[in-house]
Amino acid sequence: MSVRKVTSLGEATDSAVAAVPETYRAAVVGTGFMGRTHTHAVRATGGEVVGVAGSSADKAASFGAAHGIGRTHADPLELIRRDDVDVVHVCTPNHLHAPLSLAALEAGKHVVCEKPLATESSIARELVTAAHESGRVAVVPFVYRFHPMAREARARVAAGSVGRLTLAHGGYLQDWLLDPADDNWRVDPVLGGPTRAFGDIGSHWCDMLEFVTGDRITAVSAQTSRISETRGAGSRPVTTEDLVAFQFSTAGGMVGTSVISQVSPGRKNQLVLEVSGTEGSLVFDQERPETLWAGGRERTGIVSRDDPGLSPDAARLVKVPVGHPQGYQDCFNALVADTGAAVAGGSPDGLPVFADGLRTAVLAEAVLESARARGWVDVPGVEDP
Ligand code: SOE
Repeated sequence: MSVRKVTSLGEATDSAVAAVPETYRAAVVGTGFMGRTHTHAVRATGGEVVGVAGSSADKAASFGAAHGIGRTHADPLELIRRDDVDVVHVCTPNHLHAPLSLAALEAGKHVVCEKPLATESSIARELVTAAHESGRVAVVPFVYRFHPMAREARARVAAGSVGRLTLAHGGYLQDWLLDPADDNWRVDPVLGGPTRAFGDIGSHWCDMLEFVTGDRITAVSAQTSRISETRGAGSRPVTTEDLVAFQFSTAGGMVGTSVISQVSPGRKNQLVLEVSGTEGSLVFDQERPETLWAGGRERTGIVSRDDPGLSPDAARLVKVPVGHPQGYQDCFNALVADTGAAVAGGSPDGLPVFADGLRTAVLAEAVLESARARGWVDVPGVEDP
C-alpha cells in the first residue's frame, strides 16, 4: 500500500514545491489537544502560527478565535501550500498523519507529525524516504525525551555509570478509557490504526527505553486484551486493545518487561522506566519528571535537576529554577525549539525524527503479531537514511 494524497481532509491531488524562508512560521493542522499544545509551543519559542486547519470550517474558525490565529482553513492543503508556511504541524487523527506529512514534504515544508507517523510500517517507511529525499526536517514528537531528567538518565547510561545494562522494566498506564462507554476516534481502527494502547502510549515507552539506553529491542513476546468487546454509547464492537503486556530482549543483551494500559483506575499518564546495569539502576517517572532515582550497592538517592553534576544535555533543557516545576508543555516547547534549530541547519542532540516514528511502527506490528501468534517475534532493525 502507498500513501494516499489528500486535497482536503478527504480527497486526493498532487502538490508543488515551495521555497522555505528562515523564520519559524508554522501551520497547525488539527484543533484538538495536540493542536493546542503545538500552538503554545510554537509561540513559546518565538515562532508564529500563521494559520490553522480543522476537519471543518467551524472548528478551524473557533480554534482560530480562541487562540488569536487570524487565518483559518477548512482545507489543510490550502494551508500547507501557503508561501508563508515553513513548518507544518500535523495534529490530526492518525489516519491523516501520513498523507498530510507527504503533502507537506512535497510542498517543500518541514514537518512535525504527531505519532504514529503512519498506521502501517510500510507507509512509515515511505515517509522516511520522502523526508530524506526532500532534505526537509521531519520530526515525530516523542516529547518525553525532552524532560531534563530523561536526558540525565541517557547521559548517565552513556557515561557508563550504571555499568553493563542487564534489565529494563516499567510501563505506561492511563485510565481515560476505563468505562466501556468511554469513546474516542483512537478506538476506531480506521481512524486510529490497528493498535490503540500500544500505538498511542506503548510507542512512547519503547522510544524512551531505546533513547535512554541507546539499545534496540530485537524480539518481543506480547499479550493484548480488552476490558469489553464493545465501546461507546451505542455499544459499538471494538477490535483495538486496552492492555498490552510484553517481554523483550535487546541487541545489547538486556531482558525486560513492560505493561501498557488505558484502563488502569487512578493512573493518568504514568510512564515509568527502570533500567538496571552491573553498577547501578535508574528510574524515570514522567509524572514526577523533576527527579531521577539513582540506585547503587553503596549509595541510593534522588537526583534533582539542580544537581551540580547534571549532564550538559539535561542542563540545556532546564528553563526555570528547581522548585518551579517543568512539565509536559515544556517538553513540546523544547521539541519545537530544537526543530527550529534543525530547520536553521543545526543538529540538535536527540531530536526524534521520522526514522524514530518508523521504529515504533515496526515495534507495534511485532507486538500485534506476537499477541496473535502467542509466541516470540523478531523485531527488524530500521535504517535511518
Ligand atoms: C492520549 O492517550 C495521549 O494524549 C497520547 O496520545 C499522548 O501521546 C500522550 O502523551 C498522552 O496521552
